Amino acid sequence: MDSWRGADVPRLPGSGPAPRLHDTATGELVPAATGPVATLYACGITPYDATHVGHAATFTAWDVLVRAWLDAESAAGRRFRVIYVQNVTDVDDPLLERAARDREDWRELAGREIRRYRADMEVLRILPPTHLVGAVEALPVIEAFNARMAARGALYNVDEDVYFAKSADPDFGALSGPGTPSGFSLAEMADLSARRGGDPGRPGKKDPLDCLVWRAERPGEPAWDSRFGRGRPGWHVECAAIATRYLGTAFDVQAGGSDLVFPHHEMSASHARVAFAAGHRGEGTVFARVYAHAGMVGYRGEKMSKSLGNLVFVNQLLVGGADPMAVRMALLAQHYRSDWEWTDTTLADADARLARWRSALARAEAVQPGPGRAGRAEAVLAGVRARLRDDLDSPHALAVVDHWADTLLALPPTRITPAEASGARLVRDTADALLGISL
Ligand code: 5CA
Ligand code: ZN
Repeated sequence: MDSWRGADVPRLPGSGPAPRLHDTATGELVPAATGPVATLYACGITPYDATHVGHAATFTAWDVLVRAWLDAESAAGRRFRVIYVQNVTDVDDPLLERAARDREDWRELAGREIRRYRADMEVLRILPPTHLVGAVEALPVIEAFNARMAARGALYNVDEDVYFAKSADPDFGALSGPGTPSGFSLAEMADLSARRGGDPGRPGKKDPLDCLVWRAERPGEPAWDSRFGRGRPGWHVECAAIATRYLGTAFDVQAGGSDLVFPHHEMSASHARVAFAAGHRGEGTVFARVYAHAGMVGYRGEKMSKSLGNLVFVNQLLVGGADPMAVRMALLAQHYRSDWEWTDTTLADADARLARWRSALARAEAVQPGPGRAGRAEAVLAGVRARLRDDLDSPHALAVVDHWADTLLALPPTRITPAEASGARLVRDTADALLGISL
C-alpha cells in the first residue's frame, strides 16, 4: 500500500559511525548492519485507533536508526542503502472487534486509521518505509509461506483452524526462552501468549504454545479462499511472511515494542526457521540477525494501550496546538529502550528545549557569516553522531545540542564569530538529518 511522503534529509559533511544496537536475544551491543545494504523490518500498527505517543515513540526510534544508517559508512566503505519494511495488520481480532462494537465496516475503519497514521508519521518527519505492506494485500505471500511450513510437516488442524507445531523448531525460544536475557519459562510464555492474542488453553492443541496460522471462516468475519480452506491469517505468520518476502530469509533488524518479544517475534522467527530450514543459503541466521525492542510508554500509571484506553493521541496534541517538532523532541528525550511515562509537563519541557535551540540559532544567524572553522558546530555534529552510534542514545544526543545552545545564549553577540555564525547551518542540518528535528 502507499507509504507517506518523506522529508528531505540534508547530507552532512563526512560520515558517521555505523550504528550498533542492543540485541534482545543476546543482550549484547552489536552492529545493526554490516552493509552495504541495511535491512529493517518494523512491526507496524493494527489500525483500529489513532496513533498514540507510545506508537510514535517506537517508530521514532526506528527512524533514528534509519537516519544513522543513511549518514554512516558500511564496512564496504560506502554509505548504507536502507531497505525498510513495515506491515499494517489490517485484518485481525482487535480490528474486527472494534468494528463490530462500533457497527462499522472493518475495511472503512482500517482505511481511515491508516490514513490518519500516515498523516501523523509525515508530520512527525518519520521517514517512510521502502515498503508498507498490509496483511490483506499480502494474503498470497502468507499462503505461500504457510505452504512451506506445511511441506515440512509443521502444521496441523484443530477443527478447521490451522496451527503451527512449535515442536517442528528445535531452536524455539532462541529469542526469549530459557538461557536468554529475557529467560521466559514455558509457563511464563503460556501466560504472555494468553494475554497477547494466543489461546494456550484451547483443547485439541498439541502444545499450549502452538499458534494459529490460518483461522477458518466464522460467521460475520471476513475470509478468503486458500488451500487451507476459507479463512484469514494468524498474526505471527503475517510478519514472518512479509519480512522474508521483502527482505530475504535473513536480514539485519527485527524491531518492535517490548510487548512483541513474546509471543510475536519469537513465533515469527520460529515460523521462518521452519519454513526455510532446508535450502537456506548462507550459514546460520534465518530471519533477523538483531532484535531491537523499544520500551513501553505509559500514562497515568499503566502502559498506554488501546485496550486500556489511557491514550494520548499524536493528533490530539497537534489539534491542541502542539508544535510537531516539540512532540518529536519529547519522544527523543527518552532512551528508546526505557519504559517511561508521558506526563502533563512532558510537552511543555520539550517545547522549552525547542525554543532554546531556536533562539540560539537566531542569535548565531544574526551575525554576518564568514569563513573559518566553526568549532562549536563541528563538535555538535561529532557529538550527536557519537551518541547515536551506541544504541541510539538520543537523550545524550539532545544534551550535546543543549550544551551548544546554552553556550551560544550565554555569549555576548560580539563574541559570536563570523565562522560560528556560518556553523549555525551545520547545527540546523545535524538536528534535521540525524534527529529529524526541523529548527
Ligand atoms: N500490528 C502489530 C504488530 S505486527 C501491533 O503490535 N500493532 S500496535 O498498533 O499494537 O502497535 C504498533 C507498534 O507500537 C508495535 O511495535 C508496538 O510494540 C508498539 N507499541 C504499542 N503500544 C506501545 C506503547 N505503549 N509504548 C511504546 N510502543 C508501543
Ligand atoms: Zn509484527
